Amino acid sequence: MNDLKALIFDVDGTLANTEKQGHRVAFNRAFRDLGLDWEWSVELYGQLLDVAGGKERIRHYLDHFHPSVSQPLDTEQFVVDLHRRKTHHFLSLLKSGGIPLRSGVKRLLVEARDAGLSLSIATTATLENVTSLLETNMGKTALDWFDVVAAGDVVAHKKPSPDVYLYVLDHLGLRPEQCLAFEDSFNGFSASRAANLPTIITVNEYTRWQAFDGALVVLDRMGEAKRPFTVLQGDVGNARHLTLDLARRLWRRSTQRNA
Ligand code: XBP
Ligand code: MG
Repeated sequence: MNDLKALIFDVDGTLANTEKQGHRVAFNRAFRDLGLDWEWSVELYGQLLDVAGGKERIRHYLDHFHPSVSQPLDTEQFVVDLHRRKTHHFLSLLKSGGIPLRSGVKRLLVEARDAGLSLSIATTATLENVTSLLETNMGKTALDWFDVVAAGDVVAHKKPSPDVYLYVLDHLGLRPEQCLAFEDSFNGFSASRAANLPTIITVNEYTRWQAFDGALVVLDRMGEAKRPFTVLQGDVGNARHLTLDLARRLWRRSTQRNA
């Protein structure tokens, strides 16, 4: 009988709501630094989030929205420099304490670690963003909680490609059916599902209306006893927040169904 061995977490939108008031604001500050008259509104950014990866998102914007910029001699260097400026601003926002972990995340991490489960990260975001988010919210030893932290360019193909999840599974030496993934977006779920990982979804304001067919459950948050979740898809019995026990029950139901 398989047992649940590892939890694998997406970062942006799952561990913390980093996009609307974090990454988006950092991009706009970087545009101003470089004298660009670009402005990614909340609505436009929601469209651009269909492209995972900050550098990939800038390239997509250049190619598809033809913003006013004198054609840089070296587009790739332009994108790298702009993205570096953006990361600088995002790290400043994190350090100011402006981006907390989502409801229930820390509690679930503690429950899982106390139960001896392996914890890992599988994200499209830049590693230094992940490190800073975790250390700002969980202290200087935060990274020690995680056996594998797979971030950004560690794989050539970002989500919705499964590569970042396959990278984590390979480094853990585990099969997907021994693990449980946590995601927030269609792109992310496409990646975890392509890696055959049972997946729990916690949506956010950008992803609430996306399709998650095949997810174990779709929630609006992991929640707490005093701040229960809302179930958008799936059956959790009379549970009111995502405990390790509930996650295990959902995982077991899924692996028995697929056995
Ligand atoms: C979400 C992303 C990231 C962030 C921006 O990552 O697509 O690219 O939007 O971060 P995930 P960077 O949901 O997989 O955590 O600018 O560092 O890419
Ligand atoms: Mg995400």
